[in-house]
Amino acid sequence: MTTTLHPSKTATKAGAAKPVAVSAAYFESPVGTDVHVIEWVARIAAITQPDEVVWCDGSAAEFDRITKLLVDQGTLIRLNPEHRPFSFLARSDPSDVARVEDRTFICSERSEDAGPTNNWVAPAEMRTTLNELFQGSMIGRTMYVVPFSMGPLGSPFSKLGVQVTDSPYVVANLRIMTRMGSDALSRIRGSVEWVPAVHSVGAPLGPGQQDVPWPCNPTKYISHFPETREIWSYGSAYGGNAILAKKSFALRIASVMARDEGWLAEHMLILRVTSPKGRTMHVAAAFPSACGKTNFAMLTPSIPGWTVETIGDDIAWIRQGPDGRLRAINPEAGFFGVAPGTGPKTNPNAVDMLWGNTIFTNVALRDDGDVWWEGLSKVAPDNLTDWRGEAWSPSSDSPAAHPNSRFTVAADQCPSIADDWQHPDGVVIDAIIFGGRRASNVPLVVEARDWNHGVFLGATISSEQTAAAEGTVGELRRDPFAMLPFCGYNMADYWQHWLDVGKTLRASAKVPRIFQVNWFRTADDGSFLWPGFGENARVLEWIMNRVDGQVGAKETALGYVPTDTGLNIEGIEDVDLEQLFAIDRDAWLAESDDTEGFFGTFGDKVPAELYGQLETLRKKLRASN
Ligand code: TSX
Ligand code: MN
Repeated sequence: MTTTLHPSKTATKAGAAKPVAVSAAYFESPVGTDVHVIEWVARIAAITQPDEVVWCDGSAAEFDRITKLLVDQGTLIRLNPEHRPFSFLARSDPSDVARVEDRTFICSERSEDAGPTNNWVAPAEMRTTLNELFQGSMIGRTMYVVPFSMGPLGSPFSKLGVQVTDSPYVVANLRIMTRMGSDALSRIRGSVEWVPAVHSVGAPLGPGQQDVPWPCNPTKYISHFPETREIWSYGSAYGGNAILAKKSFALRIASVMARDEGWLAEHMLILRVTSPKGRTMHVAAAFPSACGKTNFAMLTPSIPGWTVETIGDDIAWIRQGPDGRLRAINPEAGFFGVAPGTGPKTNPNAVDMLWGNTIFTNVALRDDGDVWWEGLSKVAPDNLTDWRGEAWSPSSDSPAAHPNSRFTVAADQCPSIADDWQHPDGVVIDAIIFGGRRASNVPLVVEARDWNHGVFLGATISSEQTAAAEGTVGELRRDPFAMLPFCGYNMADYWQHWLDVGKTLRASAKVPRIFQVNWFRTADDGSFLWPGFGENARVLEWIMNRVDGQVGAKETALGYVPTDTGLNIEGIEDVDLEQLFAIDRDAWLAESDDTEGFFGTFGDKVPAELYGQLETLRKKLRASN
């Protein structure tokens, strides 16, 4: 249902400096809407002063209306339906192309509860700042009220939220990325918990003022209040800055909920792998950016008879089920994936799922009304228009698609999506994988000795700098649990939470095995030692065999690695297993010193157990060769 409000235009468009009193009577909410939601919407409308309030129902008709509006106002370009039906291209403002980590804040009462890896501002101070910024920030615009569920409606894992936003582009993305609309709204009643999220692009329109295709503001704040579980975002319409259900809610706020309630909100894909014998296993895997996480989630195995099904590509909510085992859901309903590098070789399932019903942002436009990005084909088509809307040719000195260009598409469209990916009870997690992008040191696969050693592996995830633009080449960029930008509280407390979850697991049932993988180890000449992509199924095969107790392993200082014949390399016999699994004692002792320095940045919050793991590693290294 869509209802609108028309408060006194003179009061709002005159740009009143003070909030006008907007009571619930100013707009019509859907019948049965919880009074707390109505009061909250009224309060936000009073501050932001939109021309209208639209309550979103999540229907296809509503999506159709919104995308038509976005086409009319020039935010979306409708793609040629012969090539890409029901699909659109958005070109963002060139200044608004990625998450802004330096403008992302955790506003806990105490700074130590945000920790050294988050930007902290005291909540009272941030509220003062935000109240000023949001004052009249929606003048001349429509405020959309978007109720949504993270996780299948009614699942014991799921959490509800309501985002208000003055960006119809964000509404269209939320419709794909979440279970949005009337069903979610009707579940909010009484004492049911819901997370309020306020979003404004920060570009009010004066009377008669012409809008721009991508309104935004150079001033940006992505603010989280973990104690009151609120999100306030200002100035950006891009991705995680604006689709607040994703990184802001499902990771930053949810990680705090998870700590308080004894579960895990993780930056992890979830997949199911099935062997030729029909044995099935579920894996949750955390990877830092630029490791091909979505490619791994949608893997097409190279080895005969094996299949991989996708449950999720980015976020996992994990908790103990009634049987004591860890179960996981994907709280999202779609994929907001990086386009460049997605091609028929790297991720054929993703290429197929993007056939239609997709919003593309900042990719290149073909002259036939289809889209293109680097990696979709080896040779770029002629007559491309780049993400900025300029004519582009292969001799241009910047890429045709922005490196952080995206697709937004429903998970249902993925050919490898599991039939039961929305099961309200989730899937039992048999193994947890921590990845990294490491040219040196880290072997292809290592199994942790136990849960606590696995937590150490998660806490020490890192990537080596590959380009000078990212820092000093070769330097380790730490990304513990791939959660560095997404943990809503002190990272060292988060490590303790993982150790605590392990204790409750050991007290009851089967504990998932934990593994570390690295697809990116290189030889001295810089070439990759492992073919990667579909061949990574061989690593999943080894992991399954370990979980099932079907294969032995070699104990090393780092943990368990495959025996000389343990990893199935049939058909790719020329891989150099020796180099792929080599452990350079001195390099690892140096890395251990680096890890000590990293832990040191968290002061006395670091669990003693992790220092114990570090000392065990050093002792085992010194005792080796
Ligand atoms: O996604 C990747 N995966 C996971 C796939 C399931 N990528 C791309 C990363 C950038 C986002 C990889 N790149 C992987 C990988 O396993 N491995 C590599 C490195 C690599 C690149 C090219 C080749 C081999 C390895 N070989 C040829 O180009 C022929
Ligand atoms: Mn992610």
